[in-house]
Amino acid sequence: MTDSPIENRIKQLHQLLQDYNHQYYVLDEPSVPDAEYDGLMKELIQLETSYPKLKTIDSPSQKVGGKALASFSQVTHKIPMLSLDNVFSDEEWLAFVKRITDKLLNNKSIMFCAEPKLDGLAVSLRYDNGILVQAATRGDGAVGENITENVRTIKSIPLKLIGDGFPKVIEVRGEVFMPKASFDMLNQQAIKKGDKTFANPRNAAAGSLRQLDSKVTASRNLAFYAYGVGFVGDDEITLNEQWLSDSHYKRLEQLKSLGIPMCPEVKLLDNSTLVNDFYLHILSVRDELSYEIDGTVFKVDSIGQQKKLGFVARAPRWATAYKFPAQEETTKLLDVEFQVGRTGAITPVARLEPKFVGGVTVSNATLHNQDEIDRLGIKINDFVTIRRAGDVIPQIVNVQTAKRVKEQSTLPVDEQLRDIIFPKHCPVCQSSVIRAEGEAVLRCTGGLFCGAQRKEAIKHFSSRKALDIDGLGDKLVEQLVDEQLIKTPADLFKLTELDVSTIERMGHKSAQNLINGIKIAKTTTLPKFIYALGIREVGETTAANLANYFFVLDTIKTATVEELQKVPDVGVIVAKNIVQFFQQTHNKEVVSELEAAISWPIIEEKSEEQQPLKDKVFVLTGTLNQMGRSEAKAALQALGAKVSGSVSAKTHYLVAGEKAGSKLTKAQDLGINILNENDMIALIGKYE
Ligand code: 9MJ
Repeated sequence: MTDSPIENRIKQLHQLLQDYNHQYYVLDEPSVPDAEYDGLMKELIQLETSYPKLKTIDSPSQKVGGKALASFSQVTHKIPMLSLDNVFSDEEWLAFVKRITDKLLNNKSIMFCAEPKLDGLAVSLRYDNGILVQAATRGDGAVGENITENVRTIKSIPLKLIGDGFPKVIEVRGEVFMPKASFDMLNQQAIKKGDKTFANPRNAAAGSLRQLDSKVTASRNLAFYAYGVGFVGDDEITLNEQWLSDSHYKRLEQLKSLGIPMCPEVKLLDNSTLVNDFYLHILSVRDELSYEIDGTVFKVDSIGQQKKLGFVARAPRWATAYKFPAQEETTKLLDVEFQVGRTGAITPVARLEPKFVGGVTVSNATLHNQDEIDRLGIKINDFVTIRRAGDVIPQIVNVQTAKRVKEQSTLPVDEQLRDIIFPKHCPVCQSSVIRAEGEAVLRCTGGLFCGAQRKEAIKHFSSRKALDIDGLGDKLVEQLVDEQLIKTPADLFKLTELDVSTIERMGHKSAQNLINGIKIAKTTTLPKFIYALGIREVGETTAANLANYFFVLDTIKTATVEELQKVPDVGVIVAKNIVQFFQQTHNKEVVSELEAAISWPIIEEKSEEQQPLKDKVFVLTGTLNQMGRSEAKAALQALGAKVSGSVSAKTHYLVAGEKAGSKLTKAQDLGINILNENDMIALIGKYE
């Protein structure tokens, strides 16, 4: 008898999920994003629910996780380590609440312990007489790997518990994770060394824990937060929970009092109506948290109620993860195009099959440079994992080589894998392309002869933080250059309404607006003018530092590399860029034309009294409603203050706007003065 299509699909899902599990849990090499895995698991569970006879004891739905690696000894968990079920929507959440309310058969409201869902690795820590004697991974839930030596190197995990009077055996369960900053550093180091990078902090944590040499683990900055308690007893065998509270939340606090880290965001909620607020709150502070999370977790707080609810095959009935929308997805690399930037850098841009990820549809991603392409080993028509976290631009994190078809010749030609080949000539002006020594990027040698560079230079010149020319958008710049009405930023000031009105679909009113916008932009400030020139690596802050140090443009034009390096934040590379810029004949001509058209107020050297906040370091965080970030920054700098991006012992004041997150917590920890927005405005007002 042949299998039905449903049986076939279930078999196929078994195979796929088993393979992906093996790659993920055993080999530490994820081949598909979590969202794809979750989708397949969901499909399998749905099919098994509809066709219970087809559910077998070896189904991956019964056993999430992989076998322990042979090279580590095995640890049998005294109480199985469960994983969590997921919900993704309000509907699914309400169904969860209904299930537990029905099962508890009482109308008493249910309290929930609300926790961020850390994206790390679940581990069990066993303390005998208060001493850490064993640490194990979850493994398949029943048996894990003995990683005691490695866990001992994690700084935040105590080797000895604080106090006394606790049971002989205490097993703590929680998540080992790698903070985002450590993850970024680890990957940067890997790129420098030409090593493979980790796709995300979770894999970095897993890879760091699964090291046979614990010195390697020690060199990685891992952290831990407890999320529960396992076996607790006065001897090896008998479970004795009397010492523990009947509240899950209070149990975590008990552990905390013994010195075990507890995530500071964990909250006790009086009832399920508060769940949505917690979810939205954590979602809003997600980017500011120092660690990666992929959702929230809600647990029935009463241990008595937890026991009544019990658990199903692999997860407790009394808890669920309410996950955030996926930040990683699979898509296909359709083609690679080469873009020429303002400084002539040629950037390969991946054209992708559009995919909804992290809240937006992504169809392009930068591939940075040849080194990045080599590192990824990516080819056109490959399946890739894309990631978009927070406001960060989409990234290609890895190539799913397992999805490559071995017999390429069986595929239609346009679906076969193709190498990405860099152009030898600029795709815009055909000038030759060079790779400067020590640089990863290729550059067009065409300079302002190159249409792309001209366009980008003018776009930058007129952008909001530069001359802020109202009515001149990117599209219009492209049209003006294409129609040969302008070649350089200086040409903007020669435009007439008549010139502009020759552009297709340009109405009289728009032409007037543009000319008016250009006229208004003729009055600016020296820092904005320097920034607008688009000198390589001279951003807003450097431009302001140059203006405040030299006061007049002529001195900057003739300054030497040595003199320039005396300016705060200007190193030898930036100094050389500035000197080179002002040496080029073409630039000299454009700058002098611009000087004839534009004016700015003279900067006078400030006396000590005019800089009452001199040497005071401020950090701004959260949403400022009245002033806005850059306005506040400029006002503080005008009074001599330094405005820094991160809180440290050197910070004098933290200005905390609405929804301030981890920076506020850190400042409080360090005992730094905290100002709200009104305090800051009052402070500025006092001196103005
Ligand atoms: C994570 N990953 O943050 C649990 N988890 O509880 C939290 N995981 C968990 N709880 C029971 N906060 C099983 C897993």
